[in-house]
Amino acid sequence: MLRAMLLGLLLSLLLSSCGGSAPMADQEQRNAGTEKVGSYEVVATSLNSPWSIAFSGDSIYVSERDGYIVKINGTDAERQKVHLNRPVEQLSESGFLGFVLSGDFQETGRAYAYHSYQEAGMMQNRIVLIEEREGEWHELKALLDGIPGNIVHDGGRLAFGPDGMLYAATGDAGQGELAQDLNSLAGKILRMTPDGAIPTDNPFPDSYVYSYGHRNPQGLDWDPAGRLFSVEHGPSGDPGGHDELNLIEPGANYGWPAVIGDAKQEGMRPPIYHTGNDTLAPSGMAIDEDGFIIVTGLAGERLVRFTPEGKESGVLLEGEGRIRDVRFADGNLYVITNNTDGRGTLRDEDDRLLKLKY
Ligand SMILES: [Ca+2]
Repeated sequence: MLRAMLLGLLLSLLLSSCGGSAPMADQEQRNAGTEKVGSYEVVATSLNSPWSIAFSGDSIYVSERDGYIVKINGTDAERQKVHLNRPVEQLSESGFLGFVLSGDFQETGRAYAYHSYQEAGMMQNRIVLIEEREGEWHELKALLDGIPGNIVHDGGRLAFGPDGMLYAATGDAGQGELAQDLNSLAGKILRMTPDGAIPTDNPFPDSYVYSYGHRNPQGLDWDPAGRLFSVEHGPSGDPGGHDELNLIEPGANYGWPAVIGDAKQEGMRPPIYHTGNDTLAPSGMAIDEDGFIIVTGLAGERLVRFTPEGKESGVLLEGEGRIRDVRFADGNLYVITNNTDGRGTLRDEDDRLLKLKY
């Protein structure tokens, strides 16, 4: 596998493929919503259901749903096993999902991960602290476990806020009513200290819950003013679509399963944007220095930019299949495709880590 991967990397570097020919959009084009699909460079190939991208110095780390982390340095890629106290359960949407490096990663080799496991025949999710040691990863401790899981709607994104706290997006585990239950960790955005403790200034006493009423949120990022945004998958089937972009405020209720789309109910926050009957199936999200919000689409198979107010302002990439995560680094935009996750159409060298000029 590793050998095939290195070969794939080499080939892709030689070919240095290009996705499109349009020049990068400027601010005016962004606002007018007239920008075009950009060009890209292939950084890595042959990834298996990759989920999260992280950066440290010259290294790029990509988590894979079956419990591996691929470390990429230039043209080298190494697939590293993650040793966990509970085995990763990978079924449909579950598995080894969110992955974020600790702020002191360069000194400690520590990182955080969100993964699914089985407990008494039930799927659950947990958040763990892990450490990179001689090309492998080892669990140091669990910060939180027993987050309700399922083969679908596991949420999974981890992100550090500008406040130094760790945030996690959890899904409703296929039980919508849990999203409205403040005693359940399902269908929430959670907030904890880097040690896994409940911060004293969380909105509900002795609770990890930061916001609730979420269906299956998978994207988290902060704008330059420090405001948290999230994207979540809307209901499939009739009426379908209704994927959401939400501005997250502590203690707020985002309505699932009581309301979708523009429907209003006392005490519930509407999204700042929803897809109506269309499906984007958003997973990753990154916000640029001007507050523009970049969102990946799985079923929607495109990378979309929104204005800070939540108006769609252009498609940055399409034609590459499902897109799982997006991150900024050194002025470029990195995305991972997700065509090996069992729901996509495979292209050569999938899945791939792509670098877009921005
Ligand atoms: Ca909602």
